Amino acid sequence: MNSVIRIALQKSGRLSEDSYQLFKECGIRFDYGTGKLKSVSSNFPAEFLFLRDDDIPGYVEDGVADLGIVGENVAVETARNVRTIHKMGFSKCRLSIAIPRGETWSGIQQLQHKNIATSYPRLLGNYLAGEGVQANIHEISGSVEIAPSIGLAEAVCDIVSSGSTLLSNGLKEVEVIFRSEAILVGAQTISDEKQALIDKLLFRIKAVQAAKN
Ligand code: PRT
Ligand code: ZN
Repeated sequence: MNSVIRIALQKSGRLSEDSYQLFKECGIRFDYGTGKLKSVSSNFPAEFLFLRDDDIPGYVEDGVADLGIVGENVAVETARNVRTIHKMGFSKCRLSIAIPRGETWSGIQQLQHKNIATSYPRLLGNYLAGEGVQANIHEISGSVEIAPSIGLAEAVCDIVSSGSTLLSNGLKEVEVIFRSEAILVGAQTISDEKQALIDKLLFRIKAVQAAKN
């Protein structure tokens, strides 16, 4: 039987360009863009699915995809049963707590019984539990940084990279709770034939990464 590995990539977003570029540098050709949701490589036994990043861990857990590239923050937050195969070294960012710029920060205990807005309730909840802080976590799916200025929360917990979004919303970063980068995830069980293809792919990825360092 001729196996083909299915790889889930983010359709369009902060992971996409680097993911597409990586496969190109690995010499694996496939078409993307133009609204395509699926593409078969012309020179490697791989099929690519283009999805929203949040859906990737679930597709991999269910075995619909054999591999996926996703932010570690999303992989942990979705808590799907997938294994981390490799760190990709791009889309680096951090998940941080931020408060209004004019306020003083005396430490995480300051958030005891306060309201915190986030799209990452699990990661935040685990962190606060570890610190012994009980807070009200308000889960919102986007524009988290606006929450303090509209009176929804005293603090936010969101992804930061350059820090300019926090700055332009009058917030300051006070505590990093998680550091993230893109990771290659895979299903917990895989056939020997597919594992051989994954090993071949991984060999090329490592060679591309080594050439850059
Ligand atoms: O449509 P889809 O659901 O697929 O995409 P998405 O909008 O949910 O995700 P996307 O493309 O924004 O991010 C994908 C992944 O990239 C994230 O899960 C992170 O792992 C990683 N990443 C790296 C980032 C950032 N940098 C980043 N800066 N994800 C989000 N941001 C946002 C952040 O939420 C905030 O609004 O950018 C803003 C902060 O950026 P700075 O530079 O102003 O600090
Ligand atoms: Zn998303």
